[in-house]
Amino acid sequence: MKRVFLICVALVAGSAFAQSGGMKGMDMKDMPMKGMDMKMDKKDAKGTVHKASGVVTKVDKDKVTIKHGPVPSMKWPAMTMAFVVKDKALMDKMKKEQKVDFEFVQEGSDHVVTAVK
Ligand SMILES: [Cu+2]
Repeated sequence: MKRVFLICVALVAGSAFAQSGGMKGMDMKDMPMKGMDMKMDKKDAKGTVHKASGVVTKVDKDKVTIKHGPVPSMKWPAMTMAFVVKDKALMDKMKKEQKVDFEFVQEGSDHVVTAVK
């Protein structure tokens, strides 16, 4: 857990540097454009189905919190986070402490569960 946190801090610090003018005078083509990647991800992510598995830690009315493993298609490490569940039938499959294999899509800043096994 500590290791993952440190990687996140390094990534955030790196992009803050780039946004604060750290790239002035540099050829943008050669920069690993973190911010631009994220925008492209969002565009591409529309309709892209991501697969993950994890354990449900909390169930709300239209949200579940899942402690999930790494999601390579989202470039995510393992983490615990909330997902939106719009479909009541899917919601009924979500029980606290349950291990789930699930699929989700990104919709704006939400991650919406589309299937649960
Ligand atoms: Cu996550």
